[in-house]
Amino acid sequence: MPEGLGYCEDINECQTDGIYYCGRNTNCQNSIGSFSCVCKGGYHNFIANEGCSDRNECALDDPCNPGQAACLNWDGGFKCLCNEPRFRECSGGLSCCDVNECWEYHGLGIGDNPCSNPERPGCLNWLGGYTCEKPLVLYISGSPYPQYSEGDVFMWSDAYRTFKPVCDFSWSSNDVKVACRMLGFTHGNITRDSYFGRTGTDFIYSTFVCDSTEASLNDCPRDGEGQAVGIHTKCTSSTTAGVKCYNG
Ligand SMILES: [Ca+2]
Ligand SMILES: [Ca+2]
Repeated sequence: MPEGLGYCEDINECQTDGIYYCGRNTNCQNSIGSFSCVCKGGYHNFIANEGCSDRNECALDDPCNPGQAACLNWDGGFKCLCNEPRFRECSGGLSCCDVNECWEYHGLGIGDNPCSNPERPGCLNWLGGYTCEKPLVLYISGSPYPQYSEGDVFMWSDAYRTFKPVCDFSWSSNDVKVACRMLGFTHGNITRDSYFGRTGTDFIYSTFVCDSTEASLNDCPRDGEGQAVGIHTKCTSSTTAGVKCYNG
C-alpha cells in the first residue's frame, strides 16, 4: 500500500467484546465488512441479542420412524430409542434402521438361521420383519409374500440363501416376458430405476440377455453371482429392474 494512503480495516465483530453479541447457542461468523450469527447444530429460530433455541427434532422431523419406540428431545440434540429386535439404532442414535434378520441371525434367540424349516429356507428381509419363503427363483416385491403381478424383481440366491434384487442394466422387454412367464402371466410391461422403491445395492444379477422364449430367467445369459462377470458398474441403489405382468 502506498505510504500516506489510509485504508479501512475490517473489524472482527465476533472477537471484539462489546461490539456485538450473537446470543446463546450461536456461532458468530466474521466476514470482510460484516458478520453474521448462525445457530449451532441442534438449534434454530435466531433472535438478535438473545440467540437460538432448541430444535425439537422429534416433533419437527419425526426422525425415528419407522421403528420408533421413543424419541427423546433435549436442548441441542435428540436420540432415538428403537423397537428391538426388528429395528435398531443407527446413525449414532439419530434414526432407527431395519434389522436384516437374514444376515444377522444371532441375537434373535431363535437359532443360527431364522429359516430353519427345510420347506421354507428362503429368508426374505423386509422393513420391520422378515419371512421364510420357499426357494422361489423369482420374487416380485410389494408385500412379504410372492403373490403380486407387479413389482421389483428379486431372484433367489443359493449362495446367500436369500432373495436379492436384479439390476436393470440392459433389462429389456424380452427379459420381462420371461419374468412374467415364470409368474404365470403371458405379457408384461417393463419398469426400471427402482420404480417400486429402492431395494439396496446387493444385486444378484445384471445385464440379462433373454431372447424371450426361455422358461426361466436362469436360462438367460447374464452377469452377476456365479457368472464369469460381476454386477455391472452402472448398478446403483436406484437401478432395480421391475415388471408389470398381465394376461392378454
Ligand atoms: Ca433438540
Ligand atoms: Ca427386517
